[in-house]
Amino acid sequence: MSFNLPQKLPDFGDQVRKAEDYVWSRATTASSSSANSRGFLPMYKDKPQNSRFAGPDSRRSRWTGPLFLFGLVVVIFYFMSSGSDSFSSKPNSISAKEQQAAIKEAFLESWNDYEKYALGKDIYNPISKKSRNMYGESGLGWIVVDCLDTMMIMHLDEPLRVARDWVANNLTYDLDCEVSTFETTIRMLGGLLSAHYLSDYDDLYLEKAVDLANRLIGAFDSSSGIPYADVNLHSGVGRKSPADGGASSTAEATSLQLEFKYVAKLTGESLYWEKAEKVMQVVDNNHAEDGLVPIFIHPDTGLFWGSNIRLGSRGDSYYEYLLKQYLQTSSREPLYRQMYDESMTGLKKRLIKKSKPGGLTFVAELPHGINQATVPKMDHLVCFLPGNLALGATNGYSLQLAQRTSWTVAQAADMKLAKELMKTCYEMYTVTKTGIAPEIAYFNTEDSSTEDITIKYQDSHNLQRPETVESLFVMWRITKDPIYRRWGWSIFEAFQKHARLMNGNGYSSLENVNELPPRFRDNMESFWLAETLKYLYLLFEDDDTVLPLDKVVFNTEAHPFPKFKPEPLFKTGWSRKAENGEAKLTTAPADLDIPKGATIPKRQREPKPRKGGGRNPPPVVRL
Ligand code: DMJ
Repeated sequence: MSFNLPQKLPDFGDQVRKAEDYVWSRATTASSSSANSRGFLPMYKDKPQNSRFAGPDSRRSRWTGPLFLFGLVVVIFYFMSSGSDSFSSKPNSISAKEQQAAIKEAFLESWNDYEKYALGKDIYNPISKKSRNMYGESGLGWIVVDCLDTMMIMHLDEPLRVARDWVANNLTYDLDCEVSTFETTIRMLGGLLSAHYLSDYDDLYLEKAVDLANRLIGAFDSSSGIPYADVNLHSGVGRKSPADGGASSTAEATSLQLEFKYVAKLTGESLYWEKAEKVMQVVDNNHAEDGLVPIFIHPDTGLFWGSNIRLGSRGDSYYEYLLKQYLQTSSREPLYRQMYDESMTGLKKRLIKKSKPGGLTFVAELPHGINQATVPKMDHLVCFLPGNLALGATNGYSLQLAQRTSWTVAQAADMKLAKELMKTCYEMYTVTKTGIAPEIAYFNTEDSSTEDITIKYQDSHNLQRPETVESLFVMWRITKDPIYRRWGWSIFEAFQKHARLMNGNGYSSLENVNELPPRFRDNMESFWLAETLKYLYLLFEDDDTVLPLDKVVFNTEAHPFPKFKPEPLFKTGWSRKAENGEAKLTTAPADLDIPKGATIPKRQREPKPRKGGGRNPPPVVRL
């Protein structure tokens, strides 16, 4: 059964919606949401085994030499004809459908174990079968909400029924506790919004999402508009980070925009849009050299805090959301594209390095500031970048289609870098004893180096992170190079072999990927279900109309939202300024939304807005 995207977005002008608005606005009054009690927001408006040339047997004959040579020629021919520059991995001997089935089984094993021992709990330890909530009695639905959409994508009806029932009967965000603004937004708000979208607009999820958005929005009420690191879900009052001098993480402050802008679009409420958008203006007013931002920014001043620059933790999704904000609003906000392009130019100039002796391309860090020495350290988190670069190069269209149109030197350079970094991220898996990547890798750059990658003991754990398989999925969709599926399958097989508990009782994080057998960490991250297994499943999806990358954007927690057009209610409410205060021109790029000269089949065209239609034209989300 193929997955069908919803056909429309809600029509905010219809009578049913108006009636619902009335009911929900009454519910709002009864809600204890601080935002509501302040009275300015409505509740709702709207991886086969690598057989390593295993021959039939090892008997020698006079044919051995010629046969070996013949085989070698066949193998070389195979790899050349696959168009890949890869140096490893064999073709898979099982079909993509069978691979999807195995990934789905891994999800089911993980979910069934969690459902049996810990349903509804935020934190789960699959070895000891212990669980707990992060805050308060009832918890945030951390695991349940984060994986609703994976269940929908995998067509897991019964687990979905259980999860939905739990949301309907147990989930409340009226909790008197401080939560992470960022994590709660990307996982919970993002999870609810995509569940709403993929369920063909089940209102349950939207009601919960808007209630949560109203509780989170107070985080933006700092003197600068930079959101506080934490926010109290009951009072709606933000709280500075207890560490880092109270500064917020730059990536966290700038990775809330897709979620709040989508809530704005769904509800028609501009406050969500304006609060989220303001953050980008404040960040840009710091005039970061070459578009490379320090990893902290202070909510009191709106100024960067410290000079540490990296694309790993606390820096990563700033760059991701620059591009995705531009894509989310159907290329209508070119200033985000300009900011993204500046940053990627800065990245290439200052952070892209080559390891020795193998020449792997990696992303270095600048711990002491932009003009200081780089450190050859790369977090696994950086592995979102190859996919992001490819997405930016083609705007989500296939490479074939993009190249047939206005293909520029810059796009080609981004695609080349994407391929090189993808190879490096995969190598972070292949160099370990388990075939699973560590949290952090160091790259050797000295002539005396004998290995390209060094893994320090303290960085050797694995948290089942998604970034490499996320990029593999995007690279596969865009290039259709089968190497990306082979790499994804070998990663999945390594997880199956080393992270799976006995008797299929779930999967766990690992203490040391260079230990055989590895010790379990006794923890299952919610993003194992929400992201890693979802992206692996989608990597083996043959139907490209399932969540097409030119029609949807995935938030940084792998929750897909439909692209939309901001008008008529919303538009970019700020413009860029140079350091001297003069306006920085944002030239609208060519309409990359539909590449020039491309033959787009009729059914991909957007339907005309309905006559006298609702407040928003219905964006197309289905090919
Ligand atoms: C997830 O919460 C998100 O992918 C976030 O962007 C980074 N950290 C984890 C996964 O590694």
